Amino acid sequence: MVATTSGRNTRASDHVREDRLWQRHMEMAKLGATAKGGVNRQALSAEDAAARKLLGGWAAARGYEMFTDPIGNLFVKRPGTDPDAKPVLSGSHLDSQPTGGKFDGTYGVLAAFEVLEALDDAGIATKRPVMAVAWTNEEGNRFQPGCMGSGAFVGEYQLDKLLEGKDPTGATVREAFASVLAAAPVPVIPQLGFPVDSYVEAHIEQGPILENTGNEIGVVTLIQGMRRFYVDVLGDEAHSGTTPLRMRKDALKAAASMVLALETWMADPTDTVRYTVGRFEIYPGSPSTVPGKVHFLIDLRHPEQETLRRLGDGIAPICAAEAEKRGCRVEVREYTTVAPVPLGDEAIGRVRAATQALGYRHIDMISGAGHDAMHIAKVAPAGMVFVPCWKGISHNETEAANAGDLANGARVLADTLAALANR
Ligand code: HGY
Ligand code: MN
Ligand code: MN
Repeated sequence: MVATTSGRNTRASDHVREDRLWQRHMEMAKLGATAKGGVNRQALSAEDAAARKLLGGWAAARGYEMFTDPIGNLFVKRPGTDPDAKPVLSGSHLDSQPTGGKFDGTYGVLAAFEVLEALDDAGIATKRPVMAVAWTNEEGNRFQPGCMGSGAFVGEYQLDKLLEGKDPTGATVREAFASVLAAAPVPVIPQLGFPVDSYVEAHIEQGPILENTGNEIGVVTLIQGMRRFYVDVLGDEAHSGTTPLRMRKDALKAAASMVLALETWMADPTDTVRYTVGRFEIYPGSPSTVPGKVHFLIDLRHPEQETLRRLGDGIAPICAAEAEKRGCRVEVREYTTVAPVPLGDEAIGRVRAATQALGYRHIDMISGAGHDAMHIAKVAPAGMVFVPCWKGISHNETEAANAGDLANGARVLADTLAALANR
């Protein structure tokens, strides 16, 4: 229980409203809605700008201060009684996969905003400010790297380099961000990063464990590590009808043999290694020209640093060997390197205590998905609250969750943030 400005003893969680939280999701899901019921809201796109504007309208109605930083991270601030106290942050991301769902990322932002409103409705004053945050470009699809905004916030990436990053049409992050500010004006603070007391992120699990085990809450203890690579395979373009196979330097066949050789290298009877090639571009892409270039991306994940190191370090040599067999060249560039991140004991403890006080069935778990929390954990105690999603499906337009589960997670978040903001 937390003493309130009105003297009533009440919990922030008592004022989380399932209907309001669900309705906000349905409103947000219209922005970038796809025909199959999913969401395509690319980072710093017009749809992202509309989402930021929608959140801004809700924030203005409550009189919350809203601002963004030089990489577009968006903050909604509920003031504390001690203006000098470091803020407690909570949030996730509003950008989505191209065939994404209504809840990945959006839930964490809306649950955080729901907590601000619940604190208001409860009349709970907090010593520390509490901020809801939408981190820029978590998904890393339109622009790389993923978790761009949170990474920049903690100094993992150099701002100017990020701003020059380009999407497949050649538009830069800088240009896209300027368009977002034009469509959804909000004050821009000059500094990138500021002191944070603690951070808690709510997210759908994006896996089947909670649903399969009948648990309502996942208390996340670790986020598995990830290494991501660009691979450029270079051969020679040639006529498909006249060029004998033995004379070809076929970039596609070289790239395909790399992908399969790596699958053998990554083989894991425990099914813990996560090896994915999600983007594979062939140039020039003409049916009657032997491909001269292939550009593909590798996403490798594992909860153990030594395995991640060993498997990731094997990628370049294996690609080089396959390239040589076909007279091609290959360039492997690692563009994301995040070690497995154990979350903060204090934050984990607060999440677990709030969950137990609310009586929800819960388990400790590792996050298979990457999250902004993996960067924020480098500068402040960070925790995560997972709720179930339908069949664990995510990064898919059929992603689904139910209102009750979302509200359960928001209640845990509310009492966790209230405790962190008043300790
Ligand atoms: O890729 C991830 O793990 C995150 O969902 N973007
Ligand atoms: Mn996410
Ligand atoms: Mn995602």
